[in-house]
Amino acid sequence: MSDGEPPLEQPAAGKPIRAFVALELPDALRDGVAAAVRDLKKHLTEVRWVREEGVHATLRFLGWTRAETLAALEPALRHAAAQCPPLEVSVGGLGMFPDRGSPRVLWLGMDLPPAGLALQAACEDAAVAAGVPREERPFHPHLTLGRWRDRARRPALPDLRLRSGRIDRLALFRSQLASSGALYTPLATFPLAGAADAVR
Ligand code: 2AM
Repeated sequence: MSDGEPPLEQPAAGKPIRAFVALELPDALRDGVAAAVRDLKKHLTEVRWVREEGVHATLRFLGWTRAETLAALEPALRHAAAQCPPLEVSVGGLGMFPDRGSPRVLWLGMDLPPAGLALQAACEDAAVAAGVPREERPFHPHLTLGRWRDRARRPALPDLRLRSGRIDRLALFRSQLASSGALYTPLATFPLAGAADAVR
């Protein structure tokens, strides 16, 4: 996981897309998080907030990726998702990256069951098999709620009520950076096992 937006290398050939693999939140959990964020906005006035509908749990950031690589990755992601049961998750506990000094990322902790961690490992393996360099940094499940600009003061964070929900799909997203904030668009979604019957 990264605490900022380091420059990413763009492959010379093909049609690279800035992409990542993430768990989409069920509507009720997304609404719960959005309500909590509306409250937080009153306390944390310097944060640039992620759009309500854009909050997600990244499992694997891919960076600039060629269309061919994404096409190779898709079936592996679909397969990995189909092996994973729906995930009962709870979110709560605010934190900042990095751990000290000026904060860059405001996050909400996410408790992911073992099957979710196995899915993350499968996404990692799928990315490597498709030719993406292995991620060496440890995985910390979280929802990024917002970001600070340079040299922000480190604020006291309020307590946040725990919320839970059932995640039933994985998605491959495109990320487009704009001055108004990043725009995340699902390119493909992959249902978790039995998700066709899942209530969203
Ligand atoms: P974040 O949740 O910690 O902000 C799209 O940018 C998604 O990919 C975000 O959720 C972001 O993580 C994640 N991501 C992970 N590593 C990244 C990196 N090196 N650069 C940008 N985004 C990254």
